[in-house]
Amino acid sequence: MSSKLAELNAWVAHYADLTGADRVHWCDGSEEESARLVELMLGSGDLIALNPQTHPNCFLHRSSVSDVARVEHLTFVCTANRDDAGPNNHWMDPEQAKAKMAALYKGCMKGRTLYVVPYCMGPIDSPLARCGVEITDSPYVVANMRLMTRMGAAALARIEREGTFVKGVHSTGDLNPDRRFIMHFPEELGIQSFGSGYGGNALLGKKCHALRIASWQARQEGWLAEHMLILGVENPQGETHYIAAAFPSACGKTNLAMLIPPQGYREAGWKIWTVGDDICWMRPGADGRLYAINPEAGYFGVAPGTSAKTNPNALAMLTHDAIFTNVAVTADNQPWWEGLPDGTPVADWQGRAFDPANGPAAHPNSRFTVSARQCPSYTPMAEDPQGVPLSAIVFGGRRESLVPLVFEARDWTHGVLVGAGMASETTAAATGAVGVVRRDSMAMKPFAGYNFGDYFAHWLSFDKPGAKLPKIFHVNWFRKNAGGKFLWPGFGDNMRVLEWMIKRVKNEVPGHATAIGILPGEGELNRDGLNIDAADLQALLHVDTHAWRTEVGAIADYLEEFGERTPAALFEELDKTARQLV
Ligand code: SAT
Ligand code: MN
Repeated sequence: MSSKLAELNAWVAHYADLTGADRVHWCDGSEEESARLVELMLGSGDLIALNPQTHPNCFLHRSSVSDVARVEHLTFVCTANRDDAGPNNHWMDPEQAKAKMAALYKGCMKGRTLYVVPYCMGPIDSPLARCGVEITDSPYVVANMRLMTRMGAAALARIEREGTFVKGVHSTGDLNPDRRFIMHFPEELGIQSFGSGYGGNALLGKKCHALRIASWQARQEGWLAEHMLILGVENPQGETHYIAAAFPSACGKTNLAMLIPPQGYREAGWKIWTVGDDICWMRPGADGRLYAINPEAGYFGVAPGTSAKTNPNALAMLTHDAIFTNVAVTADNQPWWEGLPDGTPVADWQGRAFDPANGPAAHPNSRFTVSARQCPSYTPMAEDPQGVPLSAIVFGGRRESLVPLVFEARDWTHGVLVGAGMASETTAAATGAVGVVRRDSMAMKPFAGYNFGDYFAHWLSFDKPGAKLPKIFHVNWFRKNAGGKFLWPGFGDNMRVLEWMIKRVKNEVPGHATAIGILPGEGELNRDGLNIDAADLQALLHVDTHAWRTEVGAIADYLEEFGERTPAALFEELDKTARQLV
């Protein structure tokens, strides 16, 4: 097989030749193809079947031990001009990067099949969607791309019609961490990845295309590609407000996207609908509102901590047709991870007999891959080609002190500052130290494909005459008391914060203006049935003037890092905050 597009055929032929692949297989995305690939991987040990009674069509994949997370230090944005990549990215000269990668690709697929994976990010008939083709030698990647994207014949047909597509090349190589690179060439819509089979490094439609390349494309075309979940909040009147929320990896985006309202809310008729859990592409519509699509078709979520208490919807969607990566297994071959109240692991994520002395049974960044349609809170609006109109944008991080439970930005410019200045403690989703506070603007530090200074300016540019922009909020579910205990119960109770946001959107409550933004006023946060004492709630909504002055100084220093590219409006806005912190 081949395509009707000469450029695509020539590109595939070039890599088939360079890599020395034994065979070339063009993926059509069919059930038969998927079944054949699963058979192949069961034979090779790439997949292990899980208990067919409890988990039909579910499989375990154990990765190489040193290939379990994104590798930010090996991820590069290769632009002709170094400043275009910015201090927020690692940069390499594009020609040098290509030469390095060509040397690695040479002969790397001998004895392997080269899979050609056409995919569409977003509903196949959406004007907001964009397509790509990934070349890979990993059947595991093909199986994941089939769940995570609209992959196969329909995507290829759209690519042939449009003529443009993101070109991604991936080989697992020998999985040697010393020969691992994730290169991005935004100027030519290209990605080259080598030496890793892990999600964010290898499923090129995800972080590489839908965030790094797409953010670049979005800037040129007047839209935004963001690291955000999208959910719908339906109130008892049947009205649905859509909210997009940015949190760094492994900070609870999946849990929030699939939230089940607490008792009282459910009975009253509140519902949460899940549109996406990781990536949001948004663009202004004719009416001036921002419309959002989830470019993905599935969820690649963190397994540990997922339980009937934290995310019952996720548990429900993981009982069939799912791939688990680096989880543990029980004696009867069910997937297991830390946080599940039942079951006992017998084998850890590396397949060793479980011994707590070796650390957790499931890797802290172990993952599940599953089609979005299996989620009980799935909404057909996720397929709407026009996207959903946003009422609110939320930024959030993991901060054990300082940052209150929730506050609203004064206006769009202030909201952009709040997003730009956000910080979070690092997690296991990327290799490196865990728990260190770092600035992570809009949760895009590892994902913006260009200079953050230009990125902030692009965000500001949406505030123009006729725009009906969403309100911007900041949340922090992770505030702790002096004893190290979380002050806020989180999970389903986050519904209370969402409800307050919607009341603000509808102008139903006045809020309480402070130097850092608008907080819930006395009695505005619904506490019915909430198990938290008044002192803790007060601590959660406290603005420590002294500590915030230090924070404002730190944000100013950070914004300086982008030099002249940082918009002056952000410094002016920061001054406004500073002047009120008295
Ligand atoms: O591995 S991914 O980058 O796709 C997940 C994440 O870290 O957000
Ligand atoms: Mn993510």
